[in-house]
Amino acid sequence: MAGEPQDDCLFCKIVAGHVPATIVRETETTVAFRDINPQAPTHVLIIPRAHYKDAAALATAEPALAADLLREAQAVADDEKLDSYRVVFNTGAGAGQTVFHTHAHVLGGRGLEWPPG
Ligand code: IU
Repeated sequence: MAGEPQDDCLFCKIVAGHVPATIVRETETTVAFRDINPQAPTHVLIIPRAHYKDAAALATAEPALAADLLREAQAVADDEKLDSYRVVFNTGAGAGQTVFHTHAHVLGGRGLEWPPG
């Protein structure tokens, strides 16, 4: 069923507490934790507890939950005292997506160039 946990999904295992992560925020619908390979002084991943393969699938099935991720991105930025930050949803392998459970990267704490690589 849409949104159900997947046995082979690393981020579902983090949500379930079966794989360790440095969790910085949790809500009823989301979990935020530090990326294990940080690309900036602040690099936090925000995921829905429900499993969707990418941001588009999430937004189509549960738009309010997609909005929760964006609100939590601002909450992370507030917690980390970031004036500015970047939110990235890599979507598809060609764009660098390696974990197919929706996640927002929140990056900040240094100057960020545009365009990204
Ligand atoms: P991507 O957008 O799918 O490439 O992002 C996946 C991220 O998950 C990537 O930045 C990894 O460093 C990160 N990550 C993690 O934080 N913990 C893990 O156990 C694994 C990947 I595997």
